[in-house]
Amino acid sequence: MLIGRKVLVKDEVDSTNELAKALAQEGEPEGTVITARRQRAGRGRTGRSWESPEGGVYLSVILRPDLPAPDLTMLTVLSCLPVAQAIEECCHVVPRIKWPNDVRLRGSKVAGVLAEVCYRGGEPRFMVLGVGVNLNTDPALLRSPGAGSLRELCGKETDPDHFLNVLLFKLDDMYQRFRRGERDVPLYERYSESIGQEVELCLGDQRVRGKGMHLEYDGSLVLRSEDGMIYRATSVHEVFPLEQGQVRFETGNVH
Ligand code: BT5
Repeated sequence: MLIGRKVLVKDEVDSTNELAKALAQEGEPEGTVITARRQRAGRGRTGRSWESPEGGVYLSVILRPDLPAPDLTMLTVLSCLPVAQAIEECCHVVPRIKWPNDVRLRGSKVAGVLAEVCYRGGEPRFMVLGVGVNLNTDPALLRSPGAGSLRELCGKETDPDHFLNVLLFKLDDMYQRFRRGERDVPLYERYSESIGQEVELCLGDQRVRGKGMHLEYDGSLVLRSEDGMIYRATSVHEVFPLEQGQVRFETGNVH
């Protein structure tokens, strides 16, 4: 096992991703995991924040994958799969993956993935893969619209140590196979609420309705619009599932 060979457990940090990046800069080897019980300044994508009260699981993994950039974005997208599988195994529910980086249960976001790649001379030097899961979080402490706590949604607490072990095992398995060139795309698609589904793509001010078709080799999502046009969504775009014919807009998330 590579991921989780060494696990640093912290009580409170600003962000496990920030700490992991600092350690990786100093030469910390691949596979080291940093976890914290709380984060003072947990981060999401593009400057967004990640609420990190006690009860959640917050971790970052240092990876040195030696892979080209398109593979790294694919790796990021596929990292939602072990998160969803760990939730399924430990909480006995089947969550869905909302492309590119959300894990949701019954429409509520219960986990998110944030991957950050550090480049030197145009080449990836290391990657930090951060995962936040609202495992036993008091729902009253989650203020983000659409956020959900697994404790509330499942009606019970889950042993966080067991959950962490299962998650690290599944992340490790996915990563080792990814490095051998294996891509669990069919399995990913079974958990996806974006592929094979009616979705809406936000392209700046433009909104396009269509069907999520498949993942590209670089993790981007291919959509076919209602008028037959093909679009490729990259991770800066937002794609929302259309539920019961309803359009879901989340203000502030459009880029
Ligand atoms: C993410 O970003 O979903 C990535 C979250 C990654 C968090 C982990 S925790 C360990 C590691 N260390 C860090 O500092 N970060 C990583 P994004 O797709 O940009 O979603 C952010 C948005 O989700 C926010 O703007 C809120 O709307 C919402 N949000 C914030 N906190 C949430 C929470 N705890 N649960 C559900 N939704 C949340």
